Amino acid sequence: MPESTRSQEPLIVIVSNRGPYSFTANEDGTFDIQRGSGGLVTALGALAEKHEVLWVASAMSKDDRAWAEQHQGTAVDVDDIFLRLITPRARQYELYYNVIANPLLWFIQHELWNIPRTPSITADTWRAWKRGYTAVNRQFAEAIAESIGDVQRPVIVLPQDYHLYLLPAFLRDLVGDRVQIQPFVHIPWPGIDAWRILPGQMRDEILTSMLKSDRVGFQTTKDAFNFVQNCRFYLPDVHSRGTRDTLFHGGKETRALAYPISVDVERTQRLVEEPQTKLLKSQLISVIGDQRLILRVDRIEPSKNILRGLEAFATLLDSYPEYRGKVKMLALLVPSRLEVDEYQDYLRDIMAQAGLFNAQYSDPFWEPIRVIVGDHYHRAIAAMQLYDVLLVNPIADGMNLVAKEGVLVNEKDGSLILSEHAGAFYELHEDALVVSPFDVHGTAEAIHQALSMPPEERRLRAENLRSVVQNAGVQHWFDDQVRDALAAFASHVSSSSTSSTPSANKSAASPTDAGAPSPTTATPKE
Ligand code: ADQ
Repeated sequence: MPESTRSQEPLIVIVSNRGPYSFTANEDGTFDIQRGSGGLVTALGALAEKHEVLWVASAMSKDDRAWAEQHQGTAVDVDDIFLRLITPRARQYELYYNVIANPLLWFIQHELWNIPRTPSITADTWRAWKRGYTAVNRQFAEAIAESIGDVQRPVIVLPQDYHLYLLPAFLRDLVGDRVQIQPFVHIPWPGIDAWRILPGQMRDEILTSMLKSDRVGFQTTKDAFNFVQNCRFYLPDVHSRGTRDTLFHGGKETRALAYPISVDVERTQRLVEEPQTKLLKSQLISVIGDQRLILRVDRIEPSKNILRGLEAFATLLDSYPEYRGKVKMLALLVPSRLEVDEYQDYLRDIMAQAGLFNAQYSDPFWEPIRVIVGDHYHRAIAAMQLYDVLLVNPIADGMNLVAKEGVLVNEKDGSLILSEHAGAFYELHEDALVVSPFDVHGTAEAIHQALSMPPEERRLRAENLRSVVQNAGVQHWFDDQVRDALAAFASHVSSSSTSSTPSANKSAASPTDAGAPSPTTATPKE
């Protein structure tokens, strides 16, 4: 699309900790670019065709940092997306990411504490809050404000996830009301009791900042409702006046809405056809043989409840010995956050538990559990085609895309066993076998129910599940958020008596004066 035709259209600003591209420096000063493979990145491909997109993220590596420094704080057109990387100091990033975001906020929102012992919020945690989390959120806000400059066209800022809760407050201070700020929270938003663990000052800063947004997006209406309750309970002078999804505070309104995330349906279906997937599928078929397959696919993450899943499988073998030699559990696991002690311990416990069960139940011709550790998306998609049972039993999960990918690509009319605490439950519960993640006995019984289900019922359930996902892919997720922000702009403009509408004030803004690539150098401030 020629740039000039876009000048009156909205500028969409995606903000996330990890960006869509990573860079590798060459000796001659140029950089190789790798595009990330996550759902957000691919969905953005479609978004960038319709809108002008600026993506602000943090440099993740030495080479990312070198790329950012070469471009001196400007946004650069990479593959039709304007990209700007902020460059927090290594120590600052460590405090923001590995002290506050992952161990503290993630654990609060997934309710993962061992309360008599953890968490301990120490002087170091407070330092990390101020010098890490707060400082990096401020850097993000400054980079966005600088990049959008004084653009008059609609600007919609979409901060992603729990790394960026303080961003709305900093950004609002810098840019005022002329941009729509609409964060999306990918993980659960628990009720008021879970948030009492965070010291009041930190909690209030988060809630107050989020209320500087125009809308806050959540995976489910339950999360949105919990957010409303938290704000009403913990903040003075915040009301919902009988509504469940709107907060009124200081003359401003903030809506809390559900936008359930999904998978890129076309891309996932295309992956099935790729030669690499087909090769991996045939290798997996030879591992599985004529056994029935119980599959799980997860990051190695305490909230995914992998240990109770193994225990449920062992319980099945105890309760129904006829399955011995005839079923296999395959766990495809990606290591994750190994800098955090709990994650290292969890990986160790999984390997020990699986080894113990194999020692206990195997015979010379049968290995009941196979754990494959590694990050291999093609292999995960290949395995998802082959399962008889997909076990998705998290303690808490914002959505869980594995459940959606699985039902989309499976070729065996496989059953989905789904935790009632996964966000995906709200869309898929009717045709899944629903379990409590804590109920090991109930999960074993659900596996038995799946393995003994009449073929016609399996087929019907699998078809229904597939059509739910086919009808609501990730493009909907983006489009719905952008549509709501644009509608709010339109009503703001029509109710405004001034002539400062984007189209009235700006005749032929180029992407440069739209603010995307600013020529000035941004030196991150503390
Ligand atoms: P995650 O906790 O990472 O995401 P999830 O949604 O299940 O969880 O998976 C994200 C992606 O990683 C999926 O595409 C999945 O296939 C892939 N993946 C997971 N394990 C894998 C493995 N072993 N091998 C290869 N690929 C693997 C967070 C929230 C979720 C929310 C997403 C999106 O915790 O609740 O669904 O963001 O909002």
